[in-house]
Amino acid sequence: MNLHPSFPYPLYLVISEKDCRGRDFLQVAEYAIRGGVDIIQLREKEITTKEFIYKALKLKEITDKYHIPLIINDQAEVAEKIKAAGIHVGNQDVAPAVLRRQHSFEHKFIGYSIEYLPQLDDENTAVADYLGISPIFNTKTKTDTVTEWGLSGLAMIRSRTDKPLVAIGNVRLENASAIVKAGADSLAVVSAICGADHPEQAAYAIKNELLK
Ligand code: TPS
Repeated sequence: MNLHPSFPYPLYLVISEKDCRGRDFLQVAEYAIRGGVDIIQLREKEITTKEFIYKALKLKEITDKYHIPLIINDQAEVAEKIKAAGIHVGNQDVAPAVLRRQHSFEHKFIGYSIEYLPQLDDENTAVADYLGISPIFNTKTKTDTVTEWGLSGLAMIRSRTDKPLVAIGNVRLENASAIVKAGADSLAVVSAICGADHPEQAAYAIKNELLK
């Protein structure tokens, strides 16, 4: 695959403690980085802001050690507090256009999930640094989804924008190369790495497939 010049992170790990099968999520993250993950997003839904900040700071010690960007899901306050590399938001969250106007997000990555086609023409897409194709395939990890884009939906979005496209949703070793061929610049994974028996090997195998 060719790296996108403004988002050269082909393997994107989205991690939550609950998706790590009872293992220490920090250890899973470190193994995944050793396996070849290029960027990590921390996504925690049912915890307080204080707990989220605590977890994010712990994870940031690891991502800093390996010089990997850390993205925070949804919570701008957490992203600001821990000096994250960026934030990822969905259609229901704080809007990228609002974030971009805040001084603290001027130079941070802002990722935006594309769940409906009309979003492609909105001001949030215009200011986002990358777009999440969400979901590329239906997944048990997130069930409140709208459009299953599939390879054809991804290819259609590819034909309409030069922004970096991050495909997410049931991405695994078996479908990785087809998703790249359809136009993704990056593949985001939860269960194929966090749920694997050996997260390091799982990340390595997917990364290897991407670099072919
Ligand atoms: C970059 N999202 C869509 S599907 C999914 C998530 C968390 C679950 C995938 O799990 N785009 C980005 N970050 C996000 N958090 C989302 C979209 C939302 P699995 O790999 O286990 O199928």
